[in-house]
Amino acid sequence: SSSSKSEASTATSNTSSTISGPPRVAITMGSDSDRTVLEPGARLFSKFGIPYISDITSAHRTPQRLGEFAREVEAKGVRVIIAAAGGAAHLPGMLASETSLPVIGIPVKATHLDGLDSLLSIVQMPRGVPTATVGINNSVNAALLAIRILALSDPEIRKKLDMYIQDQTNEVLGKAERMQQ
Ligand code: RP5
Repeated sequence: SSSSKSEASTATSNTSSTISGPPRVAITMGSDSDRTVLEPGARLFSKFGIPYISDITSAHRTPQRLGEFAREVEAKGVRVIIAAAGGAAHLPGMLASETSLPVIGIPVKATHLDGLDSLLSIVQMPRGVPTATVGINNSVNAALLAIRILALSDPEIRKKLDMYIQDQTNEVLGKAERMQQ
C-alpha cells in the first residue's frame, strides 16, 4: 500500500548521513574485471555513509602486494575485508591467512564453470583460517554482512541497519498487500 511505501522511504532517507572517521571496510578484487560484480555492494556502503577503500590485489599476479595490503589495512581503521575473485579464487583465503580481521569472500562468475569453481575455492578453507562466503556474485550480501559486523560496535550503523531491514520488510509487505487488492 502507499502507507507502507512512504514508511519505507522515510526509513531510507535516514541512512544517508556519513559516518565520520577512517575507512571501516576494504573492498578488494582479484582483477579489474571483477569490478562490476562489486558495484551493488559498494553502493550500499555509500547509501549507509560508511567510508571504504577499494583496491585490486591478485593472489596469483601480485602475491607480495596482497600480503602487504592484508597486513596494513587494520592500521588504517579497516575492520572488515571483502574480497571478490573468480576461477581459482584464492584471494579471500590468502587475505584471511595474513590478517585476523574478518574476511568475506565473494565468488565471481568468471569462467566456463559459472562461478562454482570460485565458490568451492573460497568455501573450502582449511580448519583454522575461516573465510565467510556469500553466494556467487552476491556483493550485496557481502556488504550487508560487513555492515552487521560493524553494527556490533557502532550504534549509528546499527540504527541504519535496522532501518534498512525494516524498509525491506515494508517493501515486501506492500507488494503482498497490493496483490490482495
Ligand atoms: C581472477 O581471475 C580474478 O578475480 C577474475 O575473476 C578472474 C579473471 O581475471 P582476468 O583474467 O579477467 O584479469 O584472478
